[in-house]
Amino acid sequence: MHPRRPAALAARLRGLAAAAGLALAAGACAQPAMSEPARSADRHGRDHRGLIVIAHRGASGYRPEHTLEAYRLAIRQGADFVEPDLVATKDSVLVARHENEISGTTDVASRPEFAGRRTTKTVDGAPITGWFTEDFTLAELKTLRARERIPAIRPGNARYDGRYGIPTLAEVIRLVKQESRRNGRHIGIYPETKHPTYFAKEGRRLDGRPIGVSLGAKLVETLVAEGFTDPRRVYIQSFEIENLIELKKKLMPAAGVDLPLVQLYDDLLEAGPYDVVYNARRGADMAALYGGLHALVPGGLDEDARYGAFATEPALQWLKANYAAGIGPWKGSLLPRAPLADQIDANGDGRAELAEQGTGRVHPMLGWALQAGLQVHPYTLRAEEPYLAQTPGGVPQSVIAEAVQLYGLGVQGFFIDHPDQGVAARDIFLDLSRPLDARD
Ligand SMILES: [Ca+2]
Repeated sequence: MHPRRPAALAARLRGLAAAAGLALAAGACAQPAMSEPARSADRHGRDHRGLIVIAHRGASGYRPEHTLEAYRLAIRQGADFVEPDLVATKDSVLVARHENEISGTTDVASRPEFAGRRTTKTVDGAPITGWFTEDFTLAELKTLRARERIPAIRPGNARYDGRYGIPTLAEVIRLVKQESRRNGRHIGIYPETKHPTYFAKEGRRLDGRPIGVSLGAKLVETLVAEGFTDPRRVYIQSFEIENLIELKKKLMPAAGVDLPLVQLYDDLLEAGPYDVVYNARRGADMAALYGGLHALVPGGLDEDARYGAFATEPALQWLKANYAAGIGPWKGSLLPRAPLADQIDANGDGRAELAEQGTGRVHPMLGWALQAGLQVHPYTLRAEEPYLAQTPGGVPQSVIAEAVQLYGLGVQGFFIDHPDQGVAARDIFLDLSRPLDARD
């Protein structure tokens, strides 16, 4: 929801979503996943048919991302899972930040006492200048205040700048437990290991020493320490492959836990998993590291491998058989969009910011993944006009319409910045999927 036009836009979103839901209702009944036991139900006992809403960085459309307040609001809006991105401090504590470089989401740049920490590092092959979590102790990070990352698009969120701190993973888990009791629901977490190869192998601290922190090991250690190891309440996600295999084969068995793992996919044509790049450049034995996946990729795994190489039917089947419970594809790969010749002012605020149109194509990886038994959780849905698109037929879509469409195509959940809109989409989808004569 756009913060400047809440009531009018909400009404309009409801109208758009209702139309999309009606159009998709017939197809929804044919989804095989629909007959499986539900994993989630709300406090009224309503059956969600296994469909989930994942609050991307908390309710980041309404509060500065990755703050306890963003997570709390997401839960109160009805999200099933909150999503902390995980990076490590100098003293090896996991904290929730989208990146280890924190000038975009905190007030660190305005703190004279930390001016000397500013530096340039190479993260996953790209030079980045700023301040990095691995150069701050937790106590130092706790003195910083969170800021809105995209104030031009979310000016309402910028009102909260300076009010909230950076939470640790343990604090996020404690909040989730507390809010689960308060709301009478079993809320889960959906943590992402950020730049695991960088933190474990390649990255260096300000003084040049290797960082040498396994985010996966720290994550499992924290989950066990906090007693939060119910596989129905945790998904672990990563854009890299090696750390997920390590979690599945070594770290989780050693800790006596078995949590579902989700392989994230960036742009299928442009991007590749950084661990593969790193290992290939060092001449590592790729077959030893990646097992049968190496042979499934045409030409083998090398530094030029793109995510598309892992989006084939045999690769998806291998992922399911070996480590993954699900995949998290970029929605732009799943449902490709094309730029519009003329941008549209879809919300009537005088600014034409809707810039894309759906092509009508659906990438076959969706069907292959569902057929393989993988959960499919695309990212990221956002309500503001610059992130929206119109249908191939020329109808501007709200984020609710987009979400209803995804449920209709068979995905079991999605990452969304506006969890209330995701919950509304699920309600609409489930309500309108019931036969006409079975509705209240
Ligand atoms: Ca507009």
